[in-house]
Amino acid sequence: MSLKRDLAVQLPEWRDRVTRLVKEKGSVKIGEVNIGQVYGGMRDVRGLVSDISYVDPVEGIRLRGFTIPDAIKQLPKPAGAEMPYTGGLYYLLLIGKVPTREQALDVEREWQERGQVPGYVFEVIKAMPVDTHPMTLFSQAVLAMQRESGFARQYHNGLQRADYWEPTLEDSLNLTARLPEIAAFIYRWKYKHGETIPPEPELDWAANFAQMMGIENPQYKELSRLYFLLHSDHESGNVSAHATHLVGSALSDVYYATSAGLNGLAGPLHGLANQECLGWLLEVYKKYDGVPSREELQQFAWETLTSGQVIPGYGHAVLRRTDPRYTAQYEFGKKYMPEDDIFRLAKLVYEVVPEVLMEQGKARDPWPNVDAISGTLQYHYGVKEFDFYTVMFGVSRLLGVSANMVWARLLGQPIERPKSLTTAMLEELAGKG
Ligand code: NMX
Ligand code: MLT
Repeated sequence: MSLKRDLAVQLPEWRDRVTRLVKEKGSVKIGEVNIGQVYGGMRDVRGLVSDISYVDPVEGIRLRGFTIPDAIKQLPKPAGAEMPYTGGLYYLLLIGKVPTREQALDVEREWQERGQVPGYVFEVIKAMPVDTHPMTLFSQAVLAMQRESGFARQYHNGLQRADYWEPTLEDSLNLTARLPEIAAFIYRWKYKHGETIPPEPELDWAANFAQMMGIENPQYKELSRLYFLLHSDHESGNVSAHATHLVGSALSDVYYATSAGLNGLAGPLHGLANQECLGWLLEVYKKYDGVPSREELQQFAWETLTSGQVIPGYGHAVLRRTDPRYTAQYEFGKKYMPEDDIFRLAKLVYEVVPEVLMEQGKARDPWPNVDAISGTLQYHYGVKEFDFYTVMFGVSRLLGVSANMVWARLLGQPIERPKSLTTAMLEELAGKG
């Protein structure tokens, strides 16, 4: 497997680099923490490391140093496609280099060989009441497969710390290989009377998701490739990535850790915002019986704010400009569905909501994030059951967080355990300050 070989080659140099940095420069200060940050969700506290992606507040995400347009341009693509193989993206995340076509196809092949979902996973899903939220079903399905973890098995048989990364990579490949079928199964079971559609061996991982969802328009295959690239990683401090890393740091395996990450993604301030966002757009559309005027939309946005709710899809903990992941999806919409009413509405929201948020003066970032438009594109192709949208985010996010977990094991990262203080201690420290 080229992934394992290409990781093993980098291993000695990386271990040496990090060991030296910590040994020789471990006491160098890189920031300070104030009381506002301790009570304020640790915003801007520099306490994590990832070489897989970095979010600049103005420029947005870079995946292994590549901006979104660059990554789309450079990664290998199926014949005739504009969007790249997800297998190539996974190679980039794990290895840090743009793969050749052969290397991208090698990951796609690995996924195909490992893609068979154990029957009991479907039974677990089917045992749940059909009104269970799809994210609960998805997280349960991932957790149910924990019994398959090679890492957990080998750890109990005395696996050495230097070798933790190998079964973590195996677990990650097995898990990610199965995600499209599990997600599509949840969709078909919950909304399409259980009429499932089998995968097609000649299709790539992302296109097969589109196939198993039952969406026939070929543009949906392209959208799936784009979607899985955009949502894969967003450095390490976001809730899903951090939760995965935290749980994984206890040497819980990939299944335990990523299921925890998914549970964090299911929160409305994180991944669930994509479902909330489409719900908000449809509420506007229904109230005004179509795309409203600018003034009507302004009024609706103010009503949302004065009722104490957030406007979903807008704002960000790190970003201070329009999210480039929003822009990539907006461009897709402009190309393939410029006349779609919900797309036109999402566009109008982009023109109106930042001004409203700026006038209110609370949100530090009034601009759209990745969730502001993703549901609009899904809705256009007929995926109208918007409580499913976060599952797709989860399929993609597990690519990033599993790649980070492999690297955490490669570099022997320890259990995460920050220190907490009492409020009285903070008050005392403040008195001295
Ligand atoms: N609508 C209304 N109020 C907002 C919004 C918004 N879209 N964004 C921020 N605020 C408020 C925020 O609630 C806070 O209010 P208060 O002081 O009363 O607690 C204030 O503005 C300052 O918050 P910020 O420092 O700008 O944002 P923070 O870093 O705390 O939170 C988010 C970031 C993303 C949680 C926040 O912007 C938000 O709730 N956005 C809407 C939900 C959303 O789109 N989440 C998806 C994020 C991306 N993702 O996929 O995870
Ligand atoms: C993400 O993709 O995880 C979100 O944009 C949230 C974040 O980065 O905090």
